Amino acid sequence: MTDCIFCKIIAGEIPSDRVHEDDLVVVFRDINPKARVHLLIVPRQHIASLEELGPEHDGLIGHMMRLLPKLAKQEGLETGFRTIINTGKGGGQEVFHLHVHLLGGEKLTGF
Ligand code: IU
Repeated sequence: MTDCIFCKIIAGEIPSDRVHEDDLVVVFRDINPKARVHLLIVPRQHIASLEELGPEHDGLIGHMMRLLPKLAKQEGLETGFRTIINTGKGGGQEVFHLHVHLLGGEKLTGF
């Protein structure tokens, strides 16, 4: 999608601090981190939100979920981590390209 900022980051048109990439996803550091470690796991395919998922995405979602603990370990989050997926304006979603937040590295409060 041409006007999607995450598509531009994935294409390398906008720089990002990448920590992982493979055939299905790109992972980079959030520019406005809410914890010492704050990564965004972003599918290469433009999917606006969880509301657009179909059964054809099951493999992708499984891949993203299994990647999370590997990334946490890579970042030294030995005691655990938090994942968040904001969906829709009411859910606090600001960028309409599906992404999982991975946070950790300090005491997390609230949700
Ligand atoms: P949200 O779940 O859509 O609310 O989260 C979007 C996140 O993307 C938010 O934490 C921003 O700081 C982050 N972000 C980014 O890392 N790089 C960008 O160029 C933009 C947003 I725009």
